[in-house]
Amino acid sequence: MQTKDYSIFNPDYEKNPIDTFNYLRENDPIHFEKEINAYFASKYEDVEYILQNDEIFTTKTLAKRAEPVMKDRVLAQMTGHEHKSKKATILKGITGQNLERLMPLISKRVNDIIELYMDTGEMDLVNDFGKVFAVQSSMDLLGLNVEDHKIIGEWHHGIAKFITSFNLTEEEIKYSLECSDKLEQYLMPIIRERKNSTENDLISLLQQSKDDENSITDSEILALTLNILLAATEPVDKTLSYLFYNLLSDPEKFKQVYENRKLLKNSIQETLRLHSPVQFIPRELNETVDLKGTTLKKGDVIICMIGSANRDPKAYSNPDIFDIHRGEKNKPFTSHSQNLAFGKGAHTCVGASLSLIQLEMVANILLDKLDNIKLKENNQLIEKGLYTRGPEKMVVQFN
Ligand code: 2IO
Repeated sequence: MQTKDYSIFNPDYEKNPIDTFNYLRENDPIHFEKEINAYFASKYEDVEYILQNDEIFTTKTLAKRAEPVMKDRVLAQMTGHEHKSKKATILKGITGQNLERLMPLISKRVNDIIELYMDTGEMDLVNDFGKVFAVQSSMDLLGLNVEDHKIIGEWHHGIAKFITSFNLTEEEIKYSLECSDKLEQYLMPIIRERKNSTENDLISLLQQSKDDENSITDSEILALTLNILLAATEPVDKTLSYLFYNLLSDPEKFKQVYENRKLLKNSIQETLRLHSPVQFIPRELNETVDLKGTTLKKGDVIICMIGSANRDPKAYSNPDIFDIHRGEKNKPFTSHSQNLAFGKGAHTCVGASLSLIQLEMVANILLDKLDNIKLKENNQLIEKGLYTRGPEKMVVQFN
């Protein structure tokens, strides 16, 4: 019998990686991929350890993976005082009064999009709804004109592709860099215009963050603007469509959640755990370390497999089950580790709380407005992507 080639570049992996997750966790927890000269960590405990030790496992690898299209450093590349101050500015833009300002905009965007499909009674949650909503709501954070969402969505796709791919062709690289240039040309005049702005959009807040101790250049604001655009857009359609897939493919669970909306929070966390939209988080070794018998040297790249860690049976009982009651207190025999979908440690996603609130709001509106929502028949799940991953399409019907 021939042994299977367990590689993330095996086409079977993209179709369904679960079998490979199980194999790697048990047999090859620090797996080496020759093709890209990088290690892959698949166990919960290792991924958690790597992400919590950011001085050993640094974010320096983003200089190659992100900077060419981001034009400068993103938040995850910063450390110390600079990281703390930029993170505080971004948090200010998405919490408290600024969150309250954003919430009605979120529901407006949702309602405006579904209005277009009310008569047809059919909508693709990924392409008709999710991708459009994702770009529009990210543009609202940045105070950009949502009328331009189509072109911004195209350019976003170009830079996202660069950051979330392996082995791009020369032509693909050229396209991504062009999208990045177009975004720069679009955003730079807006960034300059807001030098003295007193508004509360994130571009204005980044401009206002300059003081005696903190400085920021326009190019640094551009990179953080692109960072926010990408991080707030890329995972949204994926998480929303997986959430509805998980609920709609099990009528009993759907009924429970529909009737008791408090269960949505848990359903969203379970969706993020089982179908983590960001599957990979790369880190670079700053010193020699031994992990599970494999010696990693300074400069080596190790990629945390979030999807695999989140299905580790050592961290979750019945890890492959979508359990809307997982994590509830006093429930016997179910562990409830915090899932790693938003990362862990110093660089945990700053948008996590906003995204959870947003997902819950959007799901509630869709459940309220789309009567008798169901998956279109024969609508089987086709998933795409290794780094970020989501359904290719998901058509729902309603009346
Ligand atoms: C933009 C991959 C969608 C982030 C990234 C270079 C840095 C960082 C992430 C997430 C999700 C994106 N990394 N967001 O994994 O800002």
